[in-house]
Amino acid sequence: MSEQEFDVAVVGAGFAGMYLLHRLRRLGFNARVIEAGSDVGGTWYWNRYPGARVDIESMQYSYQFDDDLQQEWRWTERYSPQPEILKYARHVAERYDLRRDIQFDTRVAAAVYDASSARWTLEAEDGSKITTRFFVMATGCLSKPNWPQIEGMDSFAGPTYHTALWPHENVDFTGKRVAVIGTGSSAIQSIPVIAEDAAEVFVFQRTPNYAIPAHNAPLDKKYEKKVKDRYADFRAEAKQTPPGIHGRFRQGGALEVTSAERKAEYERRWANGGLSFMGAYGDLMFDQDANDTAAGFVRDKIREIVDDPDVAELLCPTNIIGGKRLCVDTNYFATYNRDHVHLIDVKERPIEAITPDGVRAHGKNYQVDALIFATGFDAMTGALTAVDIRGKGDALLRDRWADGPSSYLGLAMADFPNLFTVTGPGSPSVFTNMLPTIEQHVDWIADCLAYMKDHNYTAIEATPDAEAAWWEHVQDSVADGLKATTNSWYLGANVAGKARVFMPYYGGFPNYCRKCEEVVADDYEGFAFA
Ligand code: N01
Repeated sequence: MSEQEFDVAVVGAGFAGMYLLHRLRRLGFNARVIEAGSDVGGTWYWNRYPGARVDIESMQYSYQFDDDLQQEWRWTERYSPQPEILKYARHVAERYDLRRDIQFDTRVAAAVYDASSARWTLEAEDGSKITTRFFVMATGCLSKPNWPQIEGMDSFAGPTYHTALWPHENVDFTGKRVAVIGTGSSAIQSIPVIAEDAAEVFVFQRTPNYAIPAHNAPLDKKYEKKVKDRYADFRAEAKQTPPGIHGRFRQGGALEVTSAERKAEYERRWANGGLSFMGAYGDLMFDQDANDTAAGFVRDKIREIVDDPDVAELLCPTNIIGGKRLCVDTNYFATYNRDHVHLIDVKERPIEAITPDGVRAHGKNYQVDALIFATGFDAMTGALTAVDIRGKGDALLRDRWADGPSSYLGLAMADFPNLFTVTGPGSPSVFTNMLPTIEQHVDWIADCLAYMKDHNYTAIEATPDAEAAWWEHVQDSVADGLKATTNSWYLGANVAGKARVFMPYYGGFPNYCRKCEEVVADDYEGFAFA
């Protein structure tokens, strides 16, 4: 980073950082975005593993701040593949001339607040520094890769990949023996594609996952036109649903209908495909018996698809459906019918070691040519605690969050003045369509900075009381349902040693937006200005 002074420094040039830069420029702020990667795109820059694709329909997974942009851009598939989303991000960067204020290939290592000047100093890994009045972490919820702790981790002699750090050049598995560790969304998307080329695929599964078919297809032109003819209304309707996604969310209970009606509803949703499966009944995440009906339906589908009954049983999840993020797949379960795809259950007997030529489990060395970790992320907090963020009184965010995060609205933290997080812990973020959620956060932050400018304020900080009350509300939002009963990355359960605290807000997008609006209407209730 060059030794310059800015009004606002933004870390991350994904969809959040790009839109924030655009908004800040229009408000007359001198802003700089700092990005570790070599290009824009954030999650879509890094997660370029085979089969990577969004699980929200393309017509919804896009910006809406500029009607010309949303009218002109043409998606080609129902669910966009990673290369097309990256192309879209690049288009946005060009269209709004964003790159001139983005510093690429620069990873921020530390940020220190100076109370006397009310400014932050950011230091990059290369030692360069900038100072800034405001500092925004737009680093995403799923951006710090999680590496498991397995004996011999570094001993494998062949190429090792992580789905979240996939190389930019083409990786050819033709004729290769490949091991995949993990069976989350990234694995479920990539395994069928890898199996197309590889000679042998060994999948090491600790916990099976529920997946609903994507039924991806070229984007229906009539549907595209129908949406574009009323895009603003379509977007507004989406924002009224708990996840901020346009779709059919039924209110009634799963057990209020006959089993035949229920099965027909699940069949309709299975045939339609995607995440809307969980919208079948309003109580699926609140009533164990209701949840069992949906979970049992998917398990029966797995048993229908997978030829070998033993393999099918191994692939059937036993936890509740929807406790972990539901996966959306293309040919995942059917891939296990291929003779060269092998499932190795490591639930009761974990992987023993990574060896120079493979993976050892159940006393056997599975020899492979390539090793893939599809082991997910240090979610929600990982990218924030990776930076030495020091606020007032030298408070270190990483220490502050040692027993779990806490935040006011997922936007700001007490003792960290002039620091904002986009889709931080305590906001609905990963339970919603991330693009509109990002826009809502960015608009809130940009409007707040404009308000401060108008009122000649130099510092803003969440009050401890407001933060504590909001965090209690975040915990209350999951207290009654089943959501927090599963070990998931929402809880930090996937990372060894991480505190188990439920991190996203489960109260729904409309309630969250209303609260943010009320805070503003009440002269930024819960924030203190200086
Ligand atoms: O990561 P995950 P992901 N031995 O944490 C296993 C989003 N996303 O990258 O469940 C053996 O879900 C681990 O096992 P377990 C989406 O929100 C979206 O797949 O901890 N296995 C699990 O199976 C998603 O939820 C899309 O028992 C080990 C896997 O690794 C989120 O990102 C696509 C292990 C990790 O699964 C994360 O998905 C991709 C070990 N030692 C991702 N350690 C879309 O569709 C870990 N595992 C848009």
